Amino acid sequence: MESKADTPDAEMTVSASQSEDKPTCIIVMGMAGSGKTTFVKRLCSYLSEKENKSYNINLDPAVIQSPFPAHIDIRDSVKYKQVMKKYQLGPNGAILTSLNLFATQFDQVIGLIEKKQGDFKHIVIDTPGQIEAFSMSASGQVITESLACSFPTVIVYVIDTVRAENPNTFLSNMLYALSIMYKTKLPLVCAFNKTDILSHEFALTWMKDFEEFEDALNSDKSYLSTLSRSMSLVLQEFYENLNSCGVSAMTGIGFDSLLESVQKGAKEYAEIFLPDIKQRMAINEAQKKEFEDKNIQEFESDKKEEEIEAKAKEESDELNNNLESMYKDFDSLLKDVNQ
Ligand SMILES: Nc1nc2c(ncn2[C@@H]2O[C@H](COP(=O)(O)OP(=O)(O)OP(=O)(O)O)[C@@H](O)[C@H]2O)c(=O)[nH]1
Ligand SMILES: [Mg+2]
Repeated sequence: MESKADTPDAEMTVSASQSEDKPTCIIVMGMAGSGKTTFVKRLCSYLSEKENKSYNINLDPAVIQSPFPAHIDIRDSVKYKQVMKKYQLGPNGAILTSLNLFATQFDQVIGLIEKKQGDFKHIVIDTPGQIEAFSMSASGQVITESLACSFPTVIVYVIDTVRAENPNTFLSNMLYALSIMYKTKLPLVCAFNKTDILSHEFALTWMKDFEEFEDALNSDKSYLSTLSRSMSLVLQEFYENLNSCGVSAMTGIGFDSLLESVQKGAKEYAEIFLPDIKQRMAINEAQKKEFEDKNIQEFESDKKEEEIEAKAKEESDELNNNLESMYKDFDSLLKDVNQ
């Protein structure tokens, strides 16, 4: 991590009007190999040419060489290989543990970004290769919520367009994107990547026209395709509101429309998602306060019990002392009588 910083105020630090002045945070997620890291690299150089430099964060502890300049890099704080050795973990367990360790310091990261937020318009974040390590983990949730509480935050879900040409893979990507949206409760942009190899037009058609998707599934007669058919019908409403675009992280095609989609997402954040985030924060704060109050009450009642015990001990010590001196007096009286 760059340096130590004061921890930010625990209170909600962003409001709808303020969010316009704050940098927009873009959290890049996607399945392994979809092109997240290449996408982040391209986005960073696109933004620095277009407006000014972005603030970049690498959250992948296992990446050997990060191709973009990271202002904050998880690898500076947590050594993935050492975590593996120390806790005797496999690669996925070590990624998860590294993220857990890093999440405990994330208030410092927020402090660092807040100090420099006037200097840039976007915060770009790369996440680990194994998508569920971040998207479905408690540490991923802590990190995402901390960012969303402080900055307008948008998730960019990167899809490998070439692999998504298979209708079942396309659907599993859509289900994943949907579950991330549910889990994070944040605006989401689907970026169909690798369009230098294959245009994403087929995906747009499938999302608009269910029958086209059904035709694509027709060649596959398996149980999975029957399930895909029913699932796709359910997903129609999700598709209708989905913010999506085609890009090539390799060549830079489509980044203008990606930025427009992100801006649209940031607007949605302020208008639709922020009230809910505030409400969740208020509930979290109330639960935290209730927990603290309970702890204080328990501490005070423990303290009272200790005081009562101490007083009782004091009284019994005094009684013992009195008895002892009485015995002594009695002994010397006996001695006198015997003489
Ligand atoms: N043709 C083409 N290849 C791409 C594009 N984006 C990424 N790639 C290639 O896809 C492969 C995976 O890219 P990465 O950026 O490492 O993908 P990732 O999602 O970060 O991978 P993990 O972090 O390991 O999950 C690499 O070989 C990239 O060169 C693209 O837009 N076009
Ligand atoms: Mg990567």
